[in-house]
Amino acid sequence: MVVANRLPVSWDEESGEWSPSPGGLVSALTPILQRTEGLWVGWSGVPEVGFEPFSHSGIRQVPVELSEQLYLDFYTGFCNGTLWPLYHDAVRAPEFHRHWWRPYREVNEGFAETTVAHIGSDDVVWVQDYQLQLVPAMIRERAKAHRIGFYLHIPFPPLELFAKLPWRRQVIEGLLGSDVLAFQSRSSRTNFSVAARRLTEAEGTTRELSWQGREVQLQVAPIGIDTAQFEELGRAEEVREHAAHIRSELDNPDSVILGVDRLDYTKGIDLRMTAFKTLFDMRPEMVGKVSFVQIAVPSREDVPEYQRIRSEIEGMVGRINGDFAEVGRPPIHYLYRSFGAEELVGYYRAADVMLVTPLRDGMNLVSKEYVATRYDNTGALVLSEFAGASEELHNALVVNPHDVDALADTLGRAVSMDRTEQARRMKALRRTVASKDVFWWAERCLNALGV
Ligand code: ADQ
Repeated sequence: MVVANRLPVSWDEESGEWSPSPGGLVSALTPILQRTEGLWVGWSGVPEVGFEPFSHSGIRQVPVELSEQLYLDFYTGFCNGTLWPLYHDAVRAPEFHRHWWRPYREVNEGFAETTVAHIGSDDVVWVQDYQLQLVPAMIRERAKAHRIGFYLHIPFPPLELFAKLPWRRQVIEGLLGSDVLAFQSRSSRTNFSVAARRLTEAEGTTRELSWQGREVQLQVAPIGIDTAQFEELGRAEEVREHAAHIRSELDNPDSVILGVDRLDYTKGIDLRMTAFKTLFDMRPEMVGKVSFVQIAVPSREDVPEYQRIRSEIEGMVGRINGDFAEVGRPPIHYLYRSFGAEELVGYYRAADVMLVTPLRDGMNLVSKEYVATRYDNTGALVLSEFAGASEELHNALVVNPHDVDALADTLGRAVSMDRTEQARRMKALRRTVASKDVFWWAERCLNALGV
């Protein structure tokens, strides 16, 4: 049984049908759940509506019901106003409200109860992500005999930050209900182990903790992408044509720099804009020769901090274009919308330099997707040292995004990188992304759970 905030399908009001929500997690787990006749427990995405369990894509889907108010306090409030900033180095101040905590606990209880109501005698349960950290212990209280795993997709913060959470002990005890707790990176695993030993009676090491007479295994399992599928898309004739079209629409610049992110304050889009401007200040000969395309997917638009970062970024785009554009040729092209996979890969293929600059990121799949589409070993990846991906992608140009001069310098280096260096680095990067894809990840996590 997979237990996640959202089901792998979403309800389309117009057609009155369920359609699959694409994504790495869904494509990795679908074949496994089909083979094992597994269940997926999650919210339908439609508040106030209770759907009955149903089957879709060969998987039994078990919807959890949420009221509008509960959704607001649990998801917009506690998940995105408290946990998200706290777990991302508190790059924005987390808010602590009891009237958000109680709904978080209540929603977690709802997920645990629905799971237990559908659990089979030898089922293994795998809980996903920060929205459901109390669920492992809540399931264990109700269904002692089952193996329970948990995977955290975002970073686990250092103790100094985590200790601020008024409900820190409850969260750790919730997670310790698991048999196997898995993290994106070694640093997250270490942070969790330190916090658990300091804030509860758990004892042990970074790899294993004893808690209430049980052993809890702490695992590092960096998530990957469906590498073969991205490479295949990168090679597809229509995608290559699309890439050529994008470059010609940009007036065939010497170099195209690309950023692709959910519009989130953790992604460092603002720092990247400043670095781009600094590059033009340092090397004016590049003006008119280098284009920067920033694609931003709308995200969490009901959270005030997300509205603020959006207008900040849009203001920066306007100012930089105002300073450096010629008529019909702005240096920054900003696209605020979602794209289909083929279109997105068209942009990956059109880009000479991929710029990934989060202030903190669990992994960052965009960096891996770019690499996977570079089947001809061209292109350069600039990657923040604060993305989980930097623990694996050593052959990227790894940089501290807070150091704007270093970032601008590295960007300049990436733009001017010769083909031999590009090929040497990209070959090594592609090898890593191919060997640890999303199927490797799922197998590693599920093997540890005995599936
Ligand atoms: P996210 O914070 O969402 O994920 P990321 O890993 O970069 O960040 O994944 C973003 C996904 O959205 C990518 O698959 C990308 O292709 C897609 N995307 C981006 N822009 C798009 C656009 N305009 N249109 C369509 N799709 C777009 C969280 C954690 C990450 C962790 C993942 C998986 O924050 O650190 O890597 O989960 O564990």
